[in-house]
Amino acid sequence: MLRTALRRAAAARPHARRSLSAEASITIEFPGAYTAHLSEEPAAAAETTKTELLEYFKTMYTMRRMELMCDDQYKKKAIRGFCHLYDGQEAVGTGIQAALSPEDSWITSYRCHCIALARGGTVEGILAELMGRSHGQTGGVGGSMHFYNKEHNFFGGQGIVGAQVPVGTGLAFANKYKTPLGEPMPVAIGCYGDGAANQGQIWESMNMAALWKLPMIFCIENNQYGMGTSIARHSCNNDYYTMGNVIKGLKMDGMNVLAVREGMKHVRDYVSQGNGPMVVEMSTYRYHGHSMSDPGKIYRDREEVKAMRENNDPIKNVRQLLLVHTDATEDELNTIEKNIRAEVEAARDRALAGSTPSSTDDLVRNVYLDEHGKDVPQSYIRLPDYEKSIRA
Ligand SMILES: Cc1ncc(C[n+]2csc(CCOP(=O)(O)OP(=O)(O)O)c2C)c(N)n1
Ligand SMILES: [Mg+2]
Repeated sequence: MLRTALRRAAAARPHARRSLSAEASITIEFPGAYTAHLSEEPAAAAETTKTELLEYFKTMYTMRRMELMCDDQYKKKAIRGFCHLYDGQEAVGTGIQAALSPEDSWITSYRCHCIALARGGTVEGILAELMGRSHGQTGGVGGSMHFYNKEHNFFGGQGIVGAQVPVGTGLAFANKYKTPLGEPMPVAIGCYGDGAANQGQIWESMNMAALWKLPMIFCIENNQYGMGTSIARHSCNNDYYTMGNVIKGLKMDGMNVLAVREGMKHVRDYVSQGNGPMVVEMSTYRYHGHSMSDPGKIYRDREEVKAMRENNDPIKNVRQLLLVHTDATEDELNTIEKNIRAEVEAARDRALAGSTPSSTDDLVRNVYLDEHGKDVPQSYIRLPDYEKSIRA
């Protein structure tokens, strides 16, 4: 008995010591991570803990493995249709989520799997959705570009380039409208790409947001390419954070999760206080081609992708922070990675085991609501034959 108790106590001690140091505050500096437009740069430093860094490491590694699993399942034809992957950009989604409040609204482009994960989704729910299974996050009828989670204030997933920006500005308007005058407002963030950044609807949205001082964050994820066209070829101004004309802007190192978190906290503070919108540019990179149908090799050379992976990978960056600033060991981090790989594989198996929507009714649910907010399946479905398209 005593021996068992002693063994237990001995086993508990290193644990207790580790958990103590895991909560100890660490200051990490990242000079050069910000460039400001019409405003001051925030301090390029963050207070963090081992626990927090581990959380970001796990989230980002899960995102990476989930996207690589999508690639694998796409090639095996278990996932079909459009599929745009986020690997390389994980620090952006993770850092933003760490800075936002749950009541803030978030809307993004078709490159949305990892944002769906950050905003309350599960790997199984996301993979099952991509595989068209009924237990997928959107019941298997939305697919890659159409994740949505109202409970967690995630407004999708949009297939039309830039369309999320005016809708996001509407969300910011709603947040302002619903908040008593003078109180801090929940913000809205609209993420879009460098390729979308020069669309007319974005300039129009910016004008309204600035004119009405909406709590809107225009967040450009500059991953250097719009499909196969580099930023140098598609935009006269590659300093996207300066695009706000009279709107303050901030460019951030989008490969550094802490810089994104701190920068976004700063932006969120400003925007939620009724000062009007801000434009943010996340400097980032995508490893995959534009979508699964683009090998991503014609318009950029292999060396460029390799250099990014080796020298500025967002997951390696946080791994390095853990190794340098905490007592984390290579073994500990390798075990975490191994467990996450196994979890993603198990999620794939559970996703594959699900069934597809069973009837055509499933395809037309959640399109229209009646006056009581109840779903009305099979009403007003537009068909080429008008007579057939009106109420059955
Ligand atoms: C209005 C519209 N035009 C064109 C397309 C086709 N398209 C899909 S993604 C894309 C490139 C967008 O690039 P970017 O905004 O940089 O976002 P990224 O894919 O790099 O995340 C284009 C032209 C579309 N979906 N919608
Ligand atoms: Mg782009």
